[in-house]
Amino acid sequence: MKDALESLLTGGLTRRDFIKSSGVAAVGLAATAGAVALPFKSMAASAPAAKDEKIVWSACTVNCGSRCPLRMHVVDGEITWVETDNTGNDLYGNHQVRACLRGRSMRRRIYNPDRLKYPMKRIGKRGEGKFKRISWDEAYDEIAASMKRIIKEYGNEAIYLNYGTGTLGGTVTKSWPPGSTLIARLMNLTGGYLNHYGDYSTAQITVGLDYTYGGGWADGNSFSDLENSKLIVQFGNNPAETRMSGGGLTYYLAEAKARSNARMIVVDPRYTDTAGGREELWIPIRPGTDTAFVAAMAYVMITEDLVDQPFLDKYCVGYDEKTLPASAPARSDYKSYILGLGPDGIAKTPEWATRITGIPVETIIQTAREIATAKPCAILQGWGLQRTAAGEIASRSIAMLALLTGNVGINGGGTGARESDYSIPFVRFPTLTNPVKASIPMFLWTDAIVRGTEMTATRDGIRGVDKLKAPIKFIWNYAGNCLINQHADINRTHDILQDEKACEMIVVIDNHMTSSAKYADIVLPDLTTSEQADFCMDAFAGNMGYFIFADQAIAPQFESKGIYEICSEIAERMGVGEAFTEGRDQESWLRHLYTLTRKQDPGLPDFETMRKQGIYKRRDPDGHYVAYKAFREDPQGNPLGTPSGKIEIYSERLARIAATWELKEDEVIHPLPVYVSTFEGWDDKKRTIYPLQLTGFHYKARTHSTYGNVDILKDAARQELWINPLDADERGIQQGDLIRIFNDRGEVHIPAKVTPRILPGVVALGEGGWYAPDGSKVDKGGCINVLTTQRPSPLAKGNPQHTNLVDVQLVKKA
Ligand SMILES: Nc1nc2c(c(=O)[nH]1)N[C@H]1C(S)=C(S)[C@@H](COP(=O)(O)OP(=O)(O)OC[C@H]3O[C@@H](n4cnc5c(=O)[nH]c(N)nc54)[C@H](O)[C@@H]3O)O[C@H]1N2
Ligand SMILES: Nc1nc2c(c(=O)[nH]1)N[C@H]1C(S)=C(S)[C@@H](COP(=O)(O)OP(=O)(O)OC[C@H]3O[C@@H](n4cnc5c(=O)[nH]c(N)nc54)[C@H](O)[C@@H]3O)O[C@H]1N2
Ligand code: SF4
Ligand SMILES: [Mo]
Repeated sequence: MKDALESLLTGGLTRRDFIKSSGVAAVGLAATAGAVALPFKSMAASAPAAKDEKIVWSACTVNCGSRCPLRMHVVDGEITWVETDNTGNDLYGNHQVRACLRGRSMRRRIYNPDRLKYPMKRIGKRGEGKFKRISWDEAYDEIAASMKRIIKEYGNEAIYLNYGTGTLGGTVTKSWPPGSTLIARLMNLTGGYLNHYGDYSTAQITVGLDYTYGGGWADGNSFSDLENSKLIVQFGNNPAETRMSGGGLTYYLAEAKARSNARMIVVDPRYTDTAGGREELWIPIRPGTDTAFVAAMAYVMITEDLVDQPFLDKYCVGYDEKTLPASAPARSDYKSYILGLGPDGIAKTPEWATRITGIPVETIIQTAREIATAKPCAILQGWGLQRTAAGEIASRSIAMLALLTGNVGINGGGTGARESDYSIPFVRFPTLTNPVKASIPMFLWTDAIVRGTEMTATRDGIRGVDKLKAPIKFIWNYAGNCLINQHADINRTHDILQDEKACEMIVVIDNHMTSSAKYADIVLPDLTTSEQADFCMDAFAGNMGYFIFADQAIAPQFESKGIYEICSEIAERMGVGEAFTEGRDQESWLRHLYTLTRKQDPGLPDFETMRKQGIYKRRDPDGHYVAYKAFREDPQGNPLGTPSGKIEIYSERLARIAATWELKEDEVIHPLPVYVSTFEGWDDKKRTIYPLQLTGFHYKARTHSTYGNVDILKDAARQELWINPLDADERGIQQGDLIRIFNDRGEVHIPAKVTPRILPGVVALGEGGWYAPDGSKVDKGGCINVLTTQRPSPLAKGNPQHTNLVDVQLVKKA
């Protein structure tokens, strides 16, 4: 705590700056110390505007799962300080949505030295960062000419909209999903683009839990409903870092838990900030082994007669032989698998699981009994354990606990999926329909550059067509850093992007010179949220929905222009200008979309009132969201979206895929959520060379890479490798020492955080550190993707970015 305070004081801040940010600093310090007290309620009341000052509502629209209003204090056209929601009675459920330390440091992002100022064209090699300034007209002309040529030569399938979530919370500025952006609208008017499915966030769980619950996306109950729970079990879920705003979920967790007095168990290889003193029990687990832990708890529940048999009989397929589908072989039910009566003949006893998970036998037995007897019990998973090599199966296995105990569809219970939230329906910018049907798994976009036409449905998960007609030749990269920083195996990606004959054109639209921007052929400086008007939403906020009107606070900086103008100008050059704009400018679109929204929801304030009041909130009229409530009440009348209409513990669809897809020898797709050992897991032979499991996490210092270039945030929450004292001692490493983390994909040098908050044998690194190669392929920025693998998971073909093996050595004593 002292360090952070010192760094604030010595970080070159003026006294005025410090006073302005001191409330903020308190938030950051609490978080840094892992202390945990909820910061949101301790903020000083907002200051009145000075005479020459205007206050403008704006917002933070980054992808942290929250969404916060910012009140910009503007003097002489400059934002001088930033505060947040100060409205209403601030009672829980109608509370103020208070920005975290990141949003409050927005000024340092707007006026950052990395800010892109002019359109530029690359003159060095991709990645070198050598550019020359060009005019907007030159940039538009070159982009349009390149698009026309590539569409003519390769077809529209060769154009790709790369994943980018930097401003996903906007309406006009919305950057994610790519199909909902203005770039998609532009492309759909000019013949379309190659689709992708899945995303870096939830590729494995989206696919995995769909086989269990059907309907595309599996819901959980809202966090507000935890006030009805007796026990809360969080698998790889860390809202204290991943849902940080005052509207966000840490506040709900703390308030609801206080109301229900529920116990909380946190299962995570790290002692997280979510645990942080709030938990009754932390169960550290080896990454990638949750399925084995669940199987052994199932063993205890079955052998001690603790399962909810009537629930399993009535609502589920394949728990035991009674409800197995006709196509399934004998003994292929879950109960047989657990008791060792299935093909592998292994009983999934606590003794069996302790060797795999590292969790003591007694803990497995006690936890199983507690989960089975606390009614109702909320079983939740974050997305950490599914961002792994067998994440599809792992995500399905967590749901097993909710099923065995009959907690689905009731207040205080849960489904084993992540929490859900209420949001106010809002009419979005129409992005039209993509004429191209081909779709790739998002994680395989680099493969689609180098071997696009060889990719198939049953080997690479291509959808919509059997094979691609063309490789990717043109990439739009809007508000994303996934060209490099956020995508796996950076050294491989670098090599692929080096070849200008492979992908021929890369256009990056960003606010900052990021590592991805350095790979652009043309880079365009976008407006920040503070330099334009937009409606902002898409927050996870329990049972309180809200949206924000973010107004223009300051004039565009340098020569930057907004995405609406950029796309309109290119549309004009592609001959679809009028179709793109429909004769409207940005503000006319906002008014138009809001008029449509109010038509379906007449209770909303009018446009001018919204502009003045900034934020609008509404409590979920249904109280708490309870997932699959209707199905629970009447399973015949309200069947699920699975083929059987029931919850599928045994999935015939998966059995078919397992029999027909081309898989590698060590890849498993299975109709049941069975434990499988994976590449780069705890028992991989490679551990003799790279003995440590490296897992990643989403870090409070940044939102992915965004805010990663803000000085005070870097000081308050440093980029360090978490390593257990046992592993550190063995290597002569102490707190703060500079270390090298390496495997055969790359090498990173950063300081060590030596802490018992991580399991021995496991190290952890926050994702999103700014990639900073030193010229000899060593990264000094702490970017985990230098070390992650491009090998996809078997079923979703998703990103297993938390599954890696590495070793660590001392470079220099602190
Ligand atoms: N190893 C590892 N890698 C991961 C993950 C992991 O857990 N481990 N997580 C993955 C996940 S879940 C995700 S969602 C992705 C996120 O990856 P990205 O979507 O790439 O997220 P950011 O790194 O925040 O990059 C957002 C970019 O948008 C820019 N930006 C911000 N605001 C604006 C704006 O108003 N206009 C424009 N034009 N640009 C703007 C920022 O400067 C930044 O360059 O990362 C993935 N990568
Ligand atoms: N501050 C901040 N907030 C964010 C983001 C951010 O970058 N910064 N990113 C946002 C985005 S886009 C997303 S998708 C979400 C991501 O949300 P999550 O995917 O849930 O976040 P992670 O931190 O990757 O993982 C959650 C926890 O899982 C643990 N974990 C890892 N492997 C395993 C395992 O095998 N088993 C178990 N039991 N636990 C494991 C990690 O240690 C971590 O504490 O966060 C969002 N919120
Ligand atoms: S980073 Fe997230 S929690 Fe923080 S201010 Fe922005 S939207 Fe809110
Ligand atoms: Mo994400």
